[in-house]
Amino acid sequence: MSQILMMGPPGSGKGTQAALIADKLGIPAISTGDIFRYNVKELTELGREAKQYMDNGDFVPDDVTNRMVEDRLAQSDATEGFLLDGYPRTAGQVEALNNILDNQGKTLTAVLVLEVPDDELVQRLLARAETEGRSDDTEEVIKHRLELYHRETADLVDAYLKDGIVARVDGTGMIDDVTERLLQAVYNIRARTGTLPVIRPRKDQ
Ligand code: B4P
Repeated sequence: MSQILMMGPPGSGKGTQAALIADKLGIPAISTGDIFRYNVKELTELGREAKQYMDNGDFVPDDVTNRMVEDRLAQSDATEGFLLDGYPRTAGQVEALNNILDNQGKTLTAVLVLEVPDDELVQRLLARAETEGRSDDTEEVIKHRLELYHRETADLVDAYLKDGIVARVDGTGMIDDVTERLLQAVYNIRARTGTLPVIRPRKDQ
């Protein structure tokens, strides 16, 4: 089973790569940002609550986000593994995820951290603003999101170092090349932690 986190600053390619990697590994990609955006669009109560924070580039409060993730991870398609994109982003979310996994008798198998220089991140998000028009892709809000990432999220990865499951991956260059690097990183972690799938001989061999 694969329980994977995709971490990295806004614009590092988390959403882009999460979908590709999850597809290759046959597990669902679960993006907290996408779930929030869907709820904003559908004008649900969760969406109304999240919108003000997202528009300002702030984190949606932990209690709301943690409950949402717990519910999502309890759904049947996530029982055989999942790739979480954009969660956890705060120390409170790290703790909540530990509790959720403990209750399910699971552990994380890989933590992938995409690394891209800040100036390239700003360029990517401003380019996206022109095509997608996301309300949180203005220059001022992008800078705030980056600052929040460096202050609250970047160091969270340290909590997973002792488990030997962290890989920092260069997120620059062609999208396909980044995907290859990430898949190689997952393979290396599996080899290191002894979680490579066991290939058994067929009964008739
Ligand atoms: P997210 O949806 O996670 O948005 P993001 O950080 O900007 O990453 P995204 O996935 O969109 O961008 P990507 O790097 O793929 O969060 C949005 C908001 O939701 C947050 O600000 C917060 O308010 C809220 N939220 C979400 N999770 C939360 C949590 N856990 N707790 C509290 N609040 C939460 O791609 C960016 C751009 O780069 C794209 O245009 C893409 O095409 C491009 N790109 C990707 N790879 C590239 C490459 N190799 N080269 C060039 N361009 C590339």
